[in-house]
Amino acid sequence: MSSEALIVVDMQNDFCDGGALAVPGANAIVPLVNRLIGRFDHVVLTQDWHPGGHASFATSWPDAQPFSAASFSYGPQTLWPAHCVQGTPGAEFHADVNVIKAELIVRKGFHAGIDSYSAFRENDRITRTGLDGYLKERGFTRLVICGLALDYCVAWSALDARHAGFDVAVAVDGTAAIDLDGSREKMLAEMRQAGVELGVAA
Ligand code: VGL
Ligand code: ZN
Repeated sequence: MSSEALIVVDMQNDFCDGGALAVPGANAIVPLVNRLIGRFDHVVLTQDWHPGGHASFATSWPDAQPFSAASFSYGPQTLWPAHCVQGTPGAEFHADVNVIKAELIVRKGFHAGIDSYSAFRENDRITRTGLDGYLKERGFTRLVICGLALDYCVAWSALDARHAGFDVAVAVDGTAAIDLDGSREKMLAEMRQAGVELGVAA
């Protein structure tokens, strides 16, 4: 059995061109993500999956601007445009991403008051998604991560995966970043420091 799994993060319509929270360059990575999927025996997808009126949406607060910072019970939280609402087209996977062989889809961000960038732990840093247990029960020891967005859901997932004891590589060319206030460089540095391999897929 191969001990390696590919984690494809949030390749959803709302993060792609024309979406509610479009990540610059998102559509361009689709062929690379598909190439990675083709190369791995085991693929896990994550899907951002918010209830309408989620606390991380700027629209859920009076006078709040998208991309502004808010103070939540668990700490600072960026407020986003409403995105990836459960059951809407924006929450579906991009039609060109080859999702057929995925063995698991982890949904995250479904607690109305807690955002979840990481595929492992929600933004309160306490609530678990169950992915750590799933991967360990299946015997995976090394994870390769690609998808959206490099500086949020990919980076937080990679850091938590390192914390959970996995060998982790991010295929940087199979990602695209939101880059809010230098978040791309900041999260690349944090990942490097945490021992995340920053590689290329191509
Ligand atoms: C993401 C912001 C809000 C991501 C998800 O997938 O990186 N970013 N929700
Ligand atoms: Zn989200």
